[in-house]
Amino acid sequence: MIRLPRRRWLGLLGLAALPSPARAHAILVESDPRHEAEVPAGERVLTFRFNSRIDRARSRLTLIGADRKQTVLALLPGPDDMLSTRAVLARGRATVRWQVLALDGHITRGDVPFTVVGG
Ligand SMILES: [Cu+2]
Repeated sequence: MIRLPRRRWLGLLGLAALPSPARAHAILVESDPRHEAEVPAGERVLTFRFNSRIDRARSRLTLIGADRKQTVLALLPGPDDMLSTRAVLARGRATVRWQVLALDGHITRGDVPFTVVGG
């Protein structure tokens, strides 16, 4: 049994309670397209960047078109705080629904709605 002064133990507990960015669940910090943007129709690379590393194998992007049809999008290789995909966008309202698993084990999800114009 290792004996430490009481204040040393308290110091260790304090360290354990500090929030660490590496253990935070993932929040979307930047996307292309941005929320409620207008984007031209056609083939486009879409990117979604998060505030922390994610488990890319257990994260996904789903495109929801104006007809409400849902398509799971194939992910492109990239850094482990980002999801990107190549999608063909048809004119009208669309939403990308992201769902990611952060390294702390928490799943977060959200929607980025936008409008596809032209084409
Ligand atoms: Cu979390």
